[in-house]
Amino acid sequence: MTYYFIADLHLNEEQPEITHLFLQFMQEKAPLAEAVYILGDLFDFWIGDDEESELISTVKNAIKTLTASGTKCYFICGNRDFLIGKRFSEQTGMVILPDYHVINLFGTPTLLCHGDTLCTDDVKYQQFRKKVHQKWRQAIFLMLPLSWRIRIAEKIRSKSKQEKRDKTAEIMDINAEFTTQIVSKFNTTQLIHGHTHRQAVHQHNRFTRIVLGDWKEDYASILSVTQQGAEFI
Ligand code: LP5
Ligand code: MN
Repeated sequence: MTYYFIADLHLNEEQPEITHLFLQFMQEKAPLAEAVYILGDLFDFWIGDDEESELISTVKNAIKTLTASGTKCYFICGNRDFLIGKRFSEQTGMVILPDYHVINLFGTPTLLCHGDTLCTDDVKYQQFRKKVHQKWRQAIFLMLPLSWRIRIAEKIRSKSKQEKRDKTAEIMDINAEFTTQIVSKFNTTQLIHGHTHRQAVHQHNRFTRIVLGDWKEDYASILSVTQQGAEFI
């Protein structure tokens, strides 16, 4: 029995190679697994389930084919695709989980999350996150015409890129103290997350922290967990 974990693919039209890697994974590896967990930022950004494009329908079809074949697919939203909603879920069979979710991985209680909530030193980001996660703001945003939403998302992306230049790598990494508190609150001995794009396995005092990497044109960061243990394949 195998479980796969992926995050931060940032699928977009400009990098078809990454979409190709994803489709290859979904067709060749994923169907043999018990479940695939997508821990956020599947898309470069998501402005509502009503958007349609060739890329979006290709990805939806791949997920639908997988879930129809019997492999479960779970999703935790990222900081770029937190607006993926009910309609996407119904069309694909992908189950949307809350920001934090605990699973039992072969006897190891494991906490899953995207990772952005753990970066508490990035105060400006956390303020931004709080705002865009407010249901009323999201409801208003989703009522806007698609072209406006695209323009707003592009504006936020460019502001984010600009501000990131002034942030140190430490600020944009997880806060170890906060992360330890969260892991103890959920009472697990393992944490799997993405967002920081720094693929690694860290041994903390009371838990193991596995960080999924981002996907590149020639690199797919896929964590495989079996009874034998966890490894990046
Ligand atoms: O994504 P990444 O890795 O580059 O950077 C993240 C943080 N940035 C973000 C923003 C996303 O990149 C873009 C999200 C697009 C969402 C589209 C839907 C919008 C829906 C709105 C619903 C109400 O998450 C970045 C972190 C970094 O990770 C590392 O952790 O630092 O955070 C920021 O850069 C946030 C800035 O510090 C503050 C951003 C203020 C934006 C103000 C926008 C003003 C324009 C409004 C136009 C009307
Ligand atoms: Mn992210």
